Amino acid sequence: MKLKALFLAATLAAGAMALPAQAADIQTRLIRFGYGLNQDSNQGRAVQVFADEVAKLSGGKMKIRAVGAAALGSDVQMQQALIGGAQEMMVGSTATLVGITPEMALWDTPFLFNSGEEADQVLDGKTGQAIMHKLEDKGLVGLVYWENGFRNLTNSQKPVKGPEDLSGLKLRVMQNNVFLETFQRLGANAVPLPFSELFTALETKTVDGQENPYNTILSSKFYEVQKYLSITNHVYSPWIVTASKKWWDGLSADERDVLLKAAAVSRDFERKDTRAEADKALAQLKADGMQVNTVSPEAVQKMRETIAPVNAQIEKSVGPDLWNAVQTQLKDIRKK
Ligand code: TF8
Repeated sequence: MKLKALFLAATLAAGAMALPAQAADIQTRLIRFGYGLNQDSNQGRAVQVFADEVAKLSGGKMKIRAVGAAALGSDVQMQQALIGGAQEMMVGSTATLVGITPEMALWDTPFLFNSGEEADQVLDGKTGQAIMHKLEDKGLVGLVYWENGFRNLTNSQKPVKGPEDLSGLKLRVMQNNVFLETFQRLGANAVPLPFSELFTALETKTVDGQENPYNTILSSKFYEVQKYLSITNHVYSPWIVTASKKWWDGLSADERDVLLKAAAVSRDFERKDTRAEADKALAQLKADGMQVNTVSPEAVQKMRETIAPVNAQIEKSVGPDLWNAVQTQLKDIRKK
């Protein structure tokens, strides 16, 4: 009897909690959400948080079907599926969107941000949001930026102590002209490849090295096929959560609200989780046998000078207004 009453009370409480979602204009929906990393990665964990939050806020009506490890395709393939309306949502690097929205190249500026917190302020601020909304002209809706992180170099040949060591190294870069040009200027033999083909390319020695944040080097098990990790922090990479505009335009205001709120929750979780993991990942990579060296400040300065012309090229493609807006905002942040 007592147990029955308890059950009843619990059912009523659950019903009351779900009420707002039931009253809202929300349909039963299955949302395919693709991403490139493994389920057991900072990206996979944050997608799960997003999925749980969407289920909660929609009273279980909106269901995210999360598909990781690029099983729905590389970033570029998924973007095309979103634009065409064959897939609803994804998360991937802003760098892979530059071919669609050239302004995204701003985030590929080497050494633009000094910390994740600086990046948060710029990405969540006026300029970051303006660039995100430019996707809408191209059939995509940007929801939030997540942190991929500061990128560092790995390779199977030698410790990279300065630009001289990059000379002739076959280095996989993202499919993006800024990255290609940056590493060509540094003397590397830069090879653009989708992330989904990277592990095999490293394993078969089709390329000698690559660059990604510690978290990814760990979660994608690159330490199994890469001996050397050289700390450069040469660029901060954002991820961006996007939706198909074709699909988004057919959603009700309440449904969009659920997705936007859940996206904000996932963003806050993801940045915290990624930063906490990055600190531990480096130690783990050492434990897994990687030989780690920090590129000296002098050598980093030399790198900066070598790739300075890339900045002018980015400024040209994003336009002086956006370029200057970010420079001004960064100056303001750094004054405080
Ligand atoms: C890269 C990126 C990737 C991400 C991921 C697939 O090197 O850093 O890790 O785009 O979403 O391609």
